[in-house]
Amino acid sequence: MLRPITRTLSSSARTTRSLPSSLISARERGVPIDVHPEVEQALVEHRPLVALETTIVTHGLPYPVNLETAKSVERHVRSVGAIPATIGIIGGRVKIGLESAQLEYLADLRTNPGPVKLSRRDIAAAIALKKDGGTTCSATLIFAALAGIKVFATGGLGGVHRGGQDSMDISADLQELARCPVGLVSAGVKSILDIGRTLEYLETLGVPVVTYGETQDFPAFYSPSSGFKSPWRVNDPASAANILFTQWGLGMTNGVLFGAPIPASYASVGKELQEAVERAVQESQENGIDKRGKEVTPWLLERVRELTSGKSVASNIALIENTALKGAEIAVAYAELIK
Ligand code: PSU
Ligand code: MN
Repeated sequence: MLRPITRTLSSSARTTRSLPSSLISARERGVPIDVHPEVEQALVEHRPLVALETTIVTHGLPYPVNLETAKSVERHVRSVGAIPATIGIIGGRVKIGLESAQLEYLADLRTNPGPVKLSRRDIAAAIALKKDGGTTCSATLIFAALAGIKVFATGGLGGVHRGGQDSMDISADLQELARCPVGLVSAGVKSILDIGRTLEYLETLGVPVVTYGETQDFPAFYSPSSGFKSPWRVNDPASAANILFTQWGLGMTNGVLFGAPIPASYASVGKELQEAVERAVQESQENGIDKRGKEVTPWLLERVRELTSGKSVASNIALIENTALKGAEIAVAYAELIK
């Protein structure tokens, strides 16, 4: 097992027992941010926390599976001793750690108008105009960084869309990983995207990509392997945490992407789901959906669900529960390192 490069780095990582100054100043400047008391206490005590996104709740899964999954993901985080901080915006207030009634409110898609899908560009407007919203990976990274949460678990990261070299449809998630000092654990990127170009883009941005698993394969959401290799691989939480610790100890302020493959028992159904993904992508190109900006990803997810009679949902739940578990283990190991 790797050891931290030097213990002296840790003293600067753990200064006073108070909230991060970025969070305090945002609040002092009048930004409405509510930190759940349990999350606030964990922040102050430097206990392991895992940020969780809400676009998967508001735009990724149907009701009520979205709510059940969000709750199950929180339980997975807790099962290894970390604390979940599910992030979203309600009535223009940023919530870092949602009460269960708030999670239910965001998940209940029968309300009208429904919550907005929020990436970096949408945050200020949603707050100023007092909207409800689910945070994508990009927005969740911003709030995790603001609150000093070091690990974030999600299902699929956004990336370069197929044909992205012409449409320029490249998820804001990638830029945000280059900006926010957060370790993001995801099951890779979905094959609705151009996985090769997504990895090239991450290289350009200088974001470390690390497979967390048995092989070097970079995972493809429903499938453990995308056919592409990650530049790095680890298979234990302490090594993953040490990469984060070293990256930030060197003063590099960008994030790290960990690709945690879907459990092997889902590999064969993954092949079947892949066919639905190809068909959904083709349909989206034929009917022009692929030009509709932020609607593209939710449309493709929903279409894959229809085409597979809901089979994709079971895989989606399994992979996000797995990333939650891996993320929580990394958060626990990171908290140990900075003790
Ligand atoms: N991939 C999924 N499910 C999702 C998303 C991605 O399998 O729900 C969500 C995530 O919140 C991600 C966002 O950050 O979609 C990316 O959207 P876009 O491609 O519009 O950037
Ligand atoms: Mn897009």
